Amino acid sequence: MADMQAISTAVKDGRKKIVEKLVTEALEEGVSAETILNKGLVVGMTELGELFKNGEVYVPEVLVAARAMKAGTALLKPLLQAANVQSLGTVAIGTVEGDLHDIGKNLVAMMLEGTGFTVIDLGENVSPDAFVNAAKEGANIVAMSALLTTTMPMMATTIKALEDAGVRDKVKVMIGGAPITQEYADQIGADGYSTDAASAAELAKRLIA
Ligand code: B1M
Repeated sequence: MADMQAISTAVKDGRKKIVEKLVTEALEEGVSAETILNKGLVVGMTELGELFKNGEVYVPEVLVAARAMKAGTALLKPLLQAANVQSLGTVAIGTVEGDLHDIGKNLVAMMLEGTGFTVIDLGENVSPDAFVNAAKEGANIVAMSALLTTTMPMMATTIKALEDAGVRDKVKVMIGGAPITQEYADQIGADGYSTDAASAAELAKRLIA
């Protein structure tokens, strides 16, 4: 019987090979990709985040755990992606400039693809200009992620850059990440905010409707 707690513990401990083995076994047993993601991988990373906050683990441990988490999500990716569906639109997604956290952004990208969007992943540490270029090149939605309170203002800077380039009204802007709130989204004039990857995909559908 697939053990989601074993997966979360393996992520927390940074055991990449064990994560791969347990995720593969769970899939073979018929556990859904969503369950493995939300009840296994994400739980492990969240628990590690608490230890990091309390100074019980440091950046190297977090990096190793992030590598293990990515190995697990890579196995789920094909299952979270929709096959042969007509694109609902194009989303250009990235983590804002100065911010290197990409795990949550990658999950949002996967869920968007799974919902039927074409996703242009700009990566992490993405400059306002890169978002502007993506908008000029036809993206329907600009999606920004930030995990640091110090990089949140870069979302406002990017929206301003979209306005200055004359493309703000061509795109919808959605934002998210652990420190982001609906209040902040309203304050900076974003079109939408969501708390997690699944609701981000729902939000994107509403924005494009
Ligand atoms: Co960093 N880090 N980190 N870190 N790190 C946090 C964010 C922190 C909260 C840890 C803590 O103190 N508790 C803290 C930020 C404090 C703050 O600003 N308030 C912090 C810090 C301080 C730092 C450094 C400054 C540490 C240092 O160097 N002293 C440094 C900064 C580097 C930089 O970016 N310039 C740093 C570095 C790192 C690592 C590189 C070691 C690593 C990142 C590896 C990587 O991403 N490739 C890392 C990690 C892994 C974390 C924690 C532990 C986990 C983040 C994560 O991946 N969570 C994190 C603590 C925590 O969050 N509990 C922490 C799992 C992921 C699935 O969740 O990213 O929240 P999350 O994404 C969710 C939602 O937020 C939402 O959906 C996702 C899935 O449900 N979402 C969106 C995200 N983006 C969205 C976009 C949307 C919609 C929803 O629409 C567009």
